[in-house]
Amino acid sequence: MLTLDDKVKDLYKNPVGHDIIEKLLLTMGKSSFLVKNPIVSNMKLETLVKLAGDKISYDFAEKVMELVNAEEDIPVMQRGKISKRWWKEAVFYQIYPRSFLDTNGDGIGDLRGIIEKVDYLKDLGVDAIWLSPVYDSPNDDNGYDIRDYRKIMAEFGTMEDFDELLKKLHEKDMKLIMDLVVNHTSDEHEWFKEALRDENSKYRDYYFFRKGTKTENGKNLPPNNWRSFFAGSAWNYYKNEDIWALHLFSKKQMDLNWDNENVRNDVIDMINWWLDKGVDGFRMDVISLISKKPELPEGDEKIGEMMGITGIENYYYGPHLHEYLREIRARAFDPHRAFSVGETPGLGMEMCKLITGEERKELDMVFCFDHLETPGHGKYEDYEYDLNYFRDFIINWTENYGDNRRMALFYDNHDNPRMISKITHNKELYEPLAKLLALMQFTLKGTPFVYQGEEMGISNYEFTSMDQITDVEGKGTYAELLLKMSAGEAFHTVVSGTREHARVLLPWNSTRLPEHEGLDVPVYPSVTKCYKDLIALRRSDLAFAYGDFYCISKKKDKFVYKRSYEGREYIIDCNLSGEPIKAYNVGMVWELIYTTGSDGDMLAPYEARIYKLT
Ligand code: TEU
Ligand code: CA
Repeated sequence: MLTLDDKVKDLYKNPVGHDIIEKLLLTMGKSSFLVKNPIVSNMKLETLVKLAGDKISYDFAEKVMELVNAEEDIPVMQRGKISKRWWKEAVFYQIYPRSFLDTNGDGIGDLRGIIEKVDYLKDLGVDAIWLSPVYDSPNDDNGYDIRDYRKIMAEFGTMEDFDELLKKLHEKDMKLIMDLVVNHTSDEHEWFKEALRDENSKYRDYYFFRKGTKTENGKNLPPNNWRSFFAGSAWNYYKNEDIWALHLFSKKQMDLNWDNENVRNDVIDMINWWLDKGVDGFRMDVISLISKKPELPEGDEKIGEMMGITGIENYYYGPHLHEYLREIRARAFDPHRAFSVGETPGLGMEMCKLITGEERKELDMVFCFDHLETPGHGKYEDYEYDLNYFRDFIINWTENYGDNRRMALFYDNHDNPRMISKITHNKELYEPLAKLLALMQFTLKGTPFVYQGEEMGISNYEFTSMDQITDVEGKGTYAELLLKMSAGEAFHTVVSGTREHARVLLPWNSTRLPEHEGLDVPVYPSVTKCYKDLIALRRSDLAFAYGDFYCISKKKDKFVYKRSYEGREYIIDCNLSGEPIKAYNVGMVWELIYTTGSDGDMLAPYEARIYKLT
């Protein structure tokens, strides 16, 4: 049991303590070296709290110690032997169906649009599709608010369309990973409607219904101070029933009570229903949030400030998380030999190790998001992302994650703006930059996840009005920002981080949502060809999927690394800047097998090259 009498270095050894310290440093824009400094690392935690003054309250410290002491396990590290799995060799492609391809002119992507593009994806070299939710939904959060898990959303098509898509993918030797959204259901789901209607219903305890409190003048107050990821309180008040219900996300996404075994049984039945249909696995939406501290305690305001959301310490790594993940795996995934990748917002490397190590029997992989913003910056901030930070992040994870785990390599998804627009505002450099990102993604040690449109070099859109922002998160954020800044500033802030950048119909056909009329960005056929060539190169040698990684140079704006496997060796030379820099001098025995630019002794801005040992 760690106490405040122990030292910073003792806290840093604990996986939860390590990640909390890292998260704290990341948000403060400080380097991890701070904690390795002997004065800091040997400092008593008690002293640190005193020195930190009002930055760290004793309450904060106690909550951190509680979280830390709840995790006795230390991650197992294995090196050298990597087990062979299809999902370690595969290139994944995420499709956000609503914005992929519309075939019936309503401006909404649909399953027939995906069916039409299976050949395009096969030709690109994609092995597996991660399909964002296509289930019946009122679309408060574009399908992440599910009303019926066994029905296809009408706007997207029919179950027959889905079956045709699955069949066509399997015929092409491609796999389909669905999106499993079981931290919450829509408030229009039968379970929730029944639960609200009848407090004695068996479904009442499928959700978090709690009594609130009342002030002297009769104002209703929610059961606790938890905030929603989409702004505002995390509680809905139902006046007729005089009851509150929990929603960590939108007001129509009601959190399921995973401590109720009927919930677990119904969810596992549903997972098996899809796996029995032949689906190859799931991406699991905010799966690390499913276990809440039963008493739903108040959130610590300081932790809320650090993690960007009040209350999160009470559920982001909850008391039964490992137990529930093992149960889902044992009762659904393993019997079908199905793949699982969990979305784990807020977890750092050490906690991810405890969720994905093969010996843990929980998840195959996770998406960690700590590389998506550089230290000291937040999502809704207009700044230039520094690829030197990405390099150091990748080196750290590649060298310390262990060979009994597998990194997911991604830049974009449906929840974030486009990475190329975060890195540079110089549109002239989008084309070489997109190729650099692709070349690193396909030659680093991990499984690549390409987000739809990345292979075209798609960048952010020039939104001019909030009328163009359809996303519930963007709207919620805007409303909250208006309380503290002008409409113009609030709009600029939303545009800097809105998910809408990733949710405009891809430019291969004309229809658009009315809100997105006229929005256009350049596409680069040379980028698509680059993706195709690099995916083919990655497939040509298992060295990229399984080979050792060695960093040769990480000087400013450089990233030179080696991959080696069964005697075959590759050197990758990257210019991480928008200026020309000296190319790495590989020497005679190395043959240049790929370049995004030239072969001279200077690398052009964002140019990258691959050499093979002859
Ligand atoms: O995302 C959860 C999540 O972490 C993101 O909402 C993230 O917090 C936010 O977008 C960053 O600003 C998953 C899905 O990917 C997202 O699309 C859903 O809106 C959310 O869960 C609720 O299901
Ligand atoms: Ca359509």
